[in-house]
Amino acid sequence: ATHRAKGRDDAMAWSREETIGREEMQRIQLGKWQKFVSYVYEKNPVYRKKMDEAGVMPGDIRSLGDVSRLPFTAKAEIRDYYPFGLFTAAQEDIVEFHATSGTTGKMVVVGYTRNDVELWTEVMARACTGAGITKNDIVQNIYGYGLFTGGLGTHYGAMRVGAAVIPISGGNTQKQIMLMQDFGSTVVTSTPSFLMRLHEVGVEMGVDLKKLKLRIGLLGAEPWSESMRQSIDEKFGIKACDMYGLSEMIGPGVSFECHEMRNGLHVNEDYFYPEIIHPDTGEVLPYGEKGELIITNFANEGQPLMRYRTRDISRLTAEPCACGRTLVKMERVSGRTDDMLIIRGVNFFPSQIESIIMKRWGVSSHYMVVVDRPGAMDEVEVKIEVNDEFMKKAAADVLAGSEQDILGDVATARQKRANLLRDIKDIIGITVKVSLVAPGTIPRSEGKAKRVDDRRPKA
Ligand code: DLL
Repeated sequence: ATHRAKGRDDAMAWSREETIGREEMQRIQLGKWQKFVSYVYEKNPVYRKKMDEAGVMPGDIRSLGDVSRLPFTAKAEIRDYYPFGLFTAAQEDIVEFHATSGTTGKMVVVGYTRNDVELWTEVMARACTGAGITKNDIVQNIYGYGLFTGGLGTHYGAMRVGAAVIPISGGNTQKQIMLMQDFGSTVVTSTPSFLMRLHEVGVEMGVDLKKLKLRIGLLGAEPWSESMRQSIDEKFGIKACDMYGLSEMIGPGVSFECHEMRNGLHVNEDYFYPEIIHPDTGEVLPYGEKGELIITNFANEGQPLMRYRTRDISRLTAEPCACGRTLVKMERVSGRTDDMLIIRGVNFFPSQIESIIMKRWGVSSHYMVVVDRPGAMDEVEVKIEVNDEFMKKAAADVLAGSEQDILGDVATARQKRANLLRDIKDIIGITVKVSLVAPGTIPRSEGKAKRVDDRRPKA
């Protein structure tokens, strides 16, 4: 194990940069900004064009104040240049790919160089240390391995701090409980909602999770509330810390909570430069104000993104933290500026469901995605109105006394519903309930159509 020997000053943190003064941090950031703008301007025609249009040359960034002159990058642009159009490193230097589903079913792809993987490992080692994980821990890594960044990112960081990682990945509910018992896992890394589900399974199996060796949770990938934290702490007998990140920036590890305070997430701002803007005007807002989080991963080589619009809502504070870290903190993400949904850790847009309905059902006008949390887990019901024609035909069948025809119509509709369900599972990756409802029963809205009815308790 390579767990670092710690000096007195930064005994609680993994790296020196986590506890340096503001001036030194800003010097590091300015240096990285300058290197970054020259790098992307030189390496990628898309950025050259964007900067030329904004009238900013690489040499124009002389202070951190100049950063606001640079153009934003949106998720749609990554999609437009799918798959590798925004890469700045040569293909031969890419050593790993990850991806997340995008607005139209096209994925948002990320490519990592060896240095990017090292950077990722470093920030994840900080997050693990922040949560209190050490080389003595056994980490049950429940985040999905695969294209999703949660599994491997957490794996790299936990290994770096010297912990022993169990790469169990998601699912496998009974086996998860068995491993907790038999291997004596001390840490769980998971989406909070899946942990709640595991608790139910534990109860069914008659296992008191509080009595196991678990002591830490490193949870994230979806919004969760303070009350959910309390509940998880209590149910598992652990201290659960929040961790934030997104594939476009690196994956998990953009920011993390310290176990000492657990009141906001320290941003690894020497790798991920945070800003808060007004989502409509793009104006940069001062610390303390709530708005859309913008991040620039200015040290990445594979696909650094300039002033990336995360669509996540948060606020920043530079107030000193009792843990000793000087990294600015972001408030837990309270929502999004777009309609992206996160269900059991899977991200998707209602428009993706719409295009599947369109393809499988023929119409897409009247549907509603109902999201609820009746128990521990989020559940999704897609309600679709059958059209008038269907009803008229059924009524005609009834009047004509031709029951066989009605049953035929119903069977066809059921088959279509089954196809729809399977496509949603295949394309988006979640199991939903599909209900057919009578024409006119889904509420019509005046202005913008309301496609999502999110009934989950607010974070
Ligand atoms: O969810 C990376 C990750 C993995 C983070 C494991 C933490 C733990 P994506 O799949 O690209 O990446 O989803 C990113 O998920 O823009 C937020 O909307 C949301 N999100 C991630 N972490 C949190 C969190 C990973 N702690 C999107 N709280 C982001 C609230 C979160 N929302």
